[in-house]
Amino acid sequence: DPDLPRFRIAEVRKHGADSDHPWVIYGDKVYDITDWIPAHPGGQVILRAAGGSIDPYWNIFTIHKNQYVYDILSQYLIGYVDQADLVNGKPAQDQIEDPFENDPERHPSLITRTAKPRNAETPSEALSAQFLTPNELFYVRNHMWVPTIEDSKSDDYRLTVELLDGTMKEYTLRELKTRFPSRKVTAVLQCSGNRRKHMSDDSGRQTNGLPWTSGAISNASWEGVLLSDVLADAGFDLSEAMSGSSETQHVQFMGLEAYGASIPIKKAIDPQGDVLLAYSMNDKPLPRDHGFPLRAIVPGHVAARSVKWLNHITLSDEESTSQWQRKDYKCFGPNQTKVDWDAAPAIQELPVQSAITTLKLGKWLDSKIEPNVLKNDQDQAVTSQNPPQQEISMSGYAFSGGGRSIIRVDVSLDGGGSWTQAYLLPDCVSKNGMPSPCQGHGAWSWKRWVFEGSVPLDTFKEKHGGRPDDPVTAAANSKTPDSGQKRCTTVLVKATDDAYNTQPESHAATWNFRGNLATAWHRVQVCTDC
Ligand code: MTE
Ligand code: MO
Repeated sequence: DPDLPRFRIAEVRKHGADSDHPWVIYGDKVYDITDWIPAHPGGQVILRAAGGSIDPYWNIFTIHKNQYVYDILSQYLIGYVDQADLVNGKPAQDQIEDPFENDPERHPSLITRTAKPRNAETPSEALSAQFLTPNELFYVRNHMWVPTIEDSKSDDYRLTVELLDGTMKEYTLRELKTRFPSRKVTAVLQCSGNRRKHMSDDSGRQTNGLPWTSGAISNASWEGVLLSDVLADAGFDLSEAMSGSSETQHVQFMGLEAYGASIPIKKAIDPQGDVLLAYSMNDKPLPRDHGFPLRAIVPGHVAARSVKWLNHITLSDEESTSQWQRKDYKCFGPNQTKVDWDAAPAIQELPVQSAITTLKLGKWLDSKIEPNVLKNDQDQAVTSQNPPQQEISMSGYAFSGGGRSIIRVDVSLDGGGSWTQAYLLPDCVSKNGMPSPCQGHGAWSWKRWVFEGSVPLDTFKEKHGGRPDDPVTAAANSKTPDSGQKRCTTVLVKATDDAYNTQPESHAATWNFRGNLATAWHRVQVCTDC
């Protein structure tokens, strides 16, 4: 409609989130979204864009790139951006807000996979160097920007709890901290995409999603209040739920930037489930990247359920309707690429996982003539000569979901032909009168393992299964020139949990197009030029 008015961008800016009539720009059009806000499925988050362009947000929430969304928006058209503010028919780039401009500073050692939104993995050495991952090296998985809550206002931060019958109760963070007993739980968070790159590299098949290696996992001590305490206070009948007769089946969590996910009520009320509303990480306030000032911690479950910047909890008879609950975090068969999302359950408890995170080659041990006495048919003693041996040392982590502990880590130095066991570090044991650093009712933390051994020269022959661009592989081979002489072997690790679940041998067997739950044996190629 050419008769509609034209607005300067400076005018649009006056219609920000706090105004009575918030406006947004989409392309070169101006909309008054006042009437849309109460009906917007993502709730108030749409106000993030008020006073400026909605385009960069819709590039993040790609669900909006649909005709029906454009149709809704078109009802609210009030005018156009003035020609004076347009370049090639659009607001100039420097006029468009960067949704990520208030994201926090990050530690330079984190390995960035995407900068906006921030997705970064823990460097491999740091994965096994300490039992508790330092906050600044804890992996970061953000789908959107990092919401800004001022430190001074964090005690007034509000959490709303909504019961199935619509009853709502609000808590400030101050109330949560003072009215409920605080609990500490030591727990791993692992992204469902951890080791996705290994899955695509080993199977030779592409997957959708971020190409994480082994560092989308970390371990920390979390402090907060029990979700079940807060639910009971809000009026939820825990004993009815325990008896299995409650209509409430799911606890939905919503973050400030509209990320959402849910967990089954069974986990939420399990007295041994240790589900926290956490405000502290390794005895410090939650860092902004990890959900400041409040997040859910769901130990033993995929980290996608541990919603950050938590501001709304809804008890429901159905799962969260978010794409992160109903879609993305599910697995299908290796042959299934066009799927019925509803046909598979959302990932909750994690399967068993392990990885090699450091690998060093040491000295060559000289060949020794040992009287290796064998009995042959003729009952004659034979003497064999042992070949030289290459010293090797490795470390890594192993973890299983659902509170299942790791009972064994097996290592092979010859591609899976023979096996030996790694040593599990006694991290969760009290030492010198100090209490154990592990708190909670399940094996929620990882087990770190170390291995020292040697590889006989004649093992170095095969050349398969390696990933030259994997950081662990690259470090292990940095001293070996790429000459034609090279001979290689594959060292690998697998773990077993206390239900005797173990990892699959190949990624090809568990390949799924989203690249979730890449848990196959972790293989690292090691080469020698001897
Ligand atoms: N919560 C919110 N609000 N927004 C998010 O993007 N990402 C989820 C989960 N909770 C996410 C979130 C996913 S997929 C993971 S793996 C973990 O947070 C990552 O937690 P971390 O960044 O503290 O390691
Ligand atoms: Mo994740």
